[in-house]
Amino acid sequence: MTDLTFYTNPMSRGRIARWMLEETGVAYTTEILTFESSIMSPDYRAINPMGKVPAIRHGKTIVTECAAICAYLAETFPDAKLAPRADERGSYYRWLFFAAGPLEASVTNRALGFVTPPDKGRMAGYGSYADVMDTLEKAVSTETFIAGNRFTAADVYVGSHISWGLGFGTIEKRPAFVDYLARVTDRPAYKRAKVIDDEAMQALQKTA
Ligand SMILES: N[C@@H](CCC(=O)N[C@@H](CS)C(=O)NCC(=O)O)C(=O)O
Repeated sequence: MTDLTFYTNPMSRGRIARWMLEETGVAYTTEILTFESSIMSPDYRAINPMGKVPAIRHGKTIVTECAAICAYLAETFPDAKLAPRADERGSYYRWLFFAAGPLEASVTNRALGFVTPPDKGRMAGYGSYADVMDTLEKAVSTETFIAGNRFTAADVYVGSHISWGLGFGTIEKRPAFVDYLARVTDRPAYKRAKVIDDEAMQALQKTA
């Protein structure tokens, strides 16, 4: 059996990694951490000094950061065919990093009430939220999937951002986002991951 442990909380970005894990089809063990206690433990700080979920431990390798977890799992378990082919690599990394950087930062800042002053857009890696939305719209509309004509790990990550953003109202509900989300989530692994995390969430709420 694969020595793979997944550290998560079902009410977190851990859902992105869960979806990716389910896509790979490999066996893994889950450790659910609570925000109130176990996430702050020294044992978990040794895994992720940021004290944040998700993280995975694969043998002696620890990976944190959802985008890195998606890329790592795609390359480590190639049978799932979620890593990019040579002709997909450019778009794959481009949009994976765009989502982990400009998209994440602009959406979070805006949700927290921070608006880039118009004359300071050059300083911000994402420029403005409006530019990020327009760019994301083009990215998800150019081809069927973010890196070309087939689903890759980059779709797990970009799709998850769009899913959270539309769910929380932090990403504008443009038809291109809604259509892309429907395309990328119409997958058994996505549905399986959702059921597992929804059940884990209910179990946590019962014990709270
Ligand atoms: N950049 C990290 C963000 C991880 C993150 O912020 N996780 C949140 C939950 S969504 C967390 O663990 N928060 C707990 C805390 O900060 O105490 C990633 O992409 O994995």
